[in-house]
Amino acid sequence: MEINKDIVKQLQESNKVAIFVHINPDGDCVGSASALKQMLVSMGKTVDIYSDTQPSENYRFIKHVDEIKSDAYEGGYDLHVAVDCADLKRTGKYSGVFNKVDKTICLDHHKTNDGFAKLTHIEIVSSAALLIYQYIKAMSELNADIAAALYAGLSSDTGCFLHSNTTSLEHKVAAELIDYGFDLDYANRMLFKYTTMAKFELTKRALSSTEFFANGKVGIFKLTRKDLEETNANISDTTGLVNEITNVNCCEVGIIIYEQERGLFRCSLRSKSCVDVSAIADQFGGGGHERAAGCNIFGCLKTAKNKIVSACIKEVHKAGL
Ligand SMILES: [Mn+2]
Repeated sequence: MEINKDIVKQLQESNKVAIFVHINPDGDCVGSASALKQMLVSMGKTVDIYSDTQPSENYRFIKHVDEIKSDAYEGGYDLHVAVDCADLKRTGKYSGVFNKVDKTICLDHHKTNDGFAKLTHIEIVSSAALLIYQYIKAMSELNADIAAALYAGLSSDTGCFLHSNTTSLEHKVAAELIDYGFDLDYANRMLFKYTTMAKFELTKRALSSTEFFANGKVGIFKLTRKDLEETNANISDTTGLVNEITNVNCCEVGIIIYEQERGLFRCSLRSKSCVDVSAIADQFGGGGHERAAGCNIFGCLKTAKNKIVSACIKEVHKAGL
């Protein structure tokens, strides 16, 4: 993996930087943004992180997460950096301001990235954190807090080193990060075990909403606004739920669909072994990776569900399953 010298130069020359993460931020974008902020702050720069929605409590152990801004964009920055965002829409309410400065960078690992920033580094690796790790190694020094943030990204996007995108590289980098001495047990507990009563109740509703199609090869969880409101759950509490479906032995494609805003349904897709879900997401203007992708569908729950389920069944059949 080679780092982009122009990106290094812009990061070095900047004074006030805004970092943008994607809607419903996961461990990878939160960890990547935190690590990048820590490096830039150590270089004497002023840095703010913007997220359309606040990250879930699981990520509170990561440095600077409690300072993430979700309100009005403050301005006055000379550089904008998007992390883990395949397109501008992923920055949510900040999509209108991202290109308002002259210098914009995107550091990402989605093959569907549409090149919305002026300087883009897409590296098809398991996490954006793995890419940002290379920049930090080249430009600065790691410490326990940066290592914890990068570990959060690396481990989240590999599902705690369980997904098929895990190779020896992830284990080697994780081993190096662990040696910086952050509290690994606490990090793993927060990332992979910690839950809230609200998320637990939401999980119960998701499980009881399950429908299977194509002899169980496609499964879906459906959550309405009412489900989110009545359980007091946040949209970020839906993260990772979809994996419960693909754990079922016969299931190849898992879907979770929830109402993000009135009439706007977010679909998260996962596949177990052979269906490229990023191609399915792409049909609806979304994107992602072969085994994990997402898209938005407008309409009512029933039509949105039918559209995504049909597209998934088609791909499952195309794959010869
Ligand atoms: Mn990611």
